[in-house]
Amino acid sequence: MTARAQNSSLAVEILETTRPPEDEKSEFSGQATRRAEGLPMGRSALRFCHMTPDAYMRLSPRDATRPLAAILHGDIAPSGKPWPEVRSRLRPLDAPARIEVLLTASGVVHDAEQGFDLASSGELLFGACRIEGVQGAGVAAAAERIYRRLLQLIERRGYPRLLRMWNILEDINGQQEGLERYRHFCRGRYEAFAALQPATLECLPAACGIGAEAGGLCVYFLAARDPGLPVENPRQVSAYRYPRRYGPRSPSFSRGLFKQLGDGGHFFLSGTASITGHESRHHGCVTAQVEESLENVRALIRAAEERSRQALELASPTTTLRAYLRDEGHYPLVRDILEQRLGPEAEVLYLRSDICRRELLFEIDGQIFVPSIQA
Ligand code: 3EB
Repeated sequence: MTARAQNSSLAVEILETTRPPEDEKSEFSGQATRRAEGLPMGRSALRFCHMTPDAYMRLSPRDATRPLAAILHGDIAPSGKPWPEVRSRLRPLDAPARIEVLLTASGVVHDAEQGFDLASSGELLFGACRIEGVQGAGVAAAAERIYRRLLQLIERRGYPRLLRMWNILEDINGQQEGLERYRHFCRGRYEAFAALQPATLECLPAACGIGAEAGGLCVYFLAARDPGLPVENPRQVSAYRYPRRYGPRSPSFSRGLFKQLGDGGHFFLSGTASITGHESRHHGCVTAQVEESLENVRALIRAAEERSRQALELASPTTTLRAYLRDEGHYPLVRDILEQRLGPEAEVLYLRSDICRRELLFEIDGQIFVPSIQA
């Protein structure tokens, strides 16, 4: 049986056996949560799932599958759980609040250092840091400070390889001291890599760089002991080679990264938008931007399949995605397109956010998991 066939039959079986009673259904955001709660997660290093606040509040560090960390979207305060809780300051479009949980079957140690909330599982290190109130060139300084600290920290703790970065910047398109805030951010991030891990500049983690209405600069990451396989998109110029007109320092990320962990392969899909070559396409037309972004995602997945020699299916029950919409009025339209193109299988979290180029109305990112045969 191929990994793909086994993957889907396993998922169907789990879905059948773990469907919650009818009256509890509303507490779950969708199939991914039910699957995550029911998965035989014996060796599972990492699963992502989307939850409602009620389902989240029932999680415990004593569960067989426990949170490494949680990302809180929308109207929900940190609950005081022992693991890192990161407020995204992004608003879900289909509910007041959604929580994204990173789960693992490994033992987890939580602590804090240098402004980072940390969680380690033996195989992975998660960390999150925020600097509030940054302005102008202060954005570059904050980005450099955060990235310098985190690069030192992951080395010292023995997880020196970044897999995935999430960068959330307040007022990302704001123009300050002659430069867009996102471009200040890219400068600082680049300077830290150049100073501390120059070799990484051609072997970068997957990432997203998105805008929120508040919260300063928030950065969180997943790092591992050994490197993953960065993947570039044949339809796009690598972001780290963008020409200078996009800013004094190019954005430091790979289009995607594949990493084998514990019981399977993970493909981390970076923020992907309506860009071909290095130019934004379909100004002002959200439907064409969504279709172009999906075309980019498909091309990237084909490149990742070649590189990793594993079948990766976008519309699979073990895929979790985020769709970022600049204009919440586009939500019904975008949701229709994604449901049509991805089918009911893929779990998508819709978030109101700014995108790092003013003309972009949509961006998508996420992760695809492929269980190993006999996992
Ligand atoms: C792009 O393709 C869109 O700066 O970390 C996507 C993913 C984008 C990551 C980042 C930015 C970043 O250039 C923007």
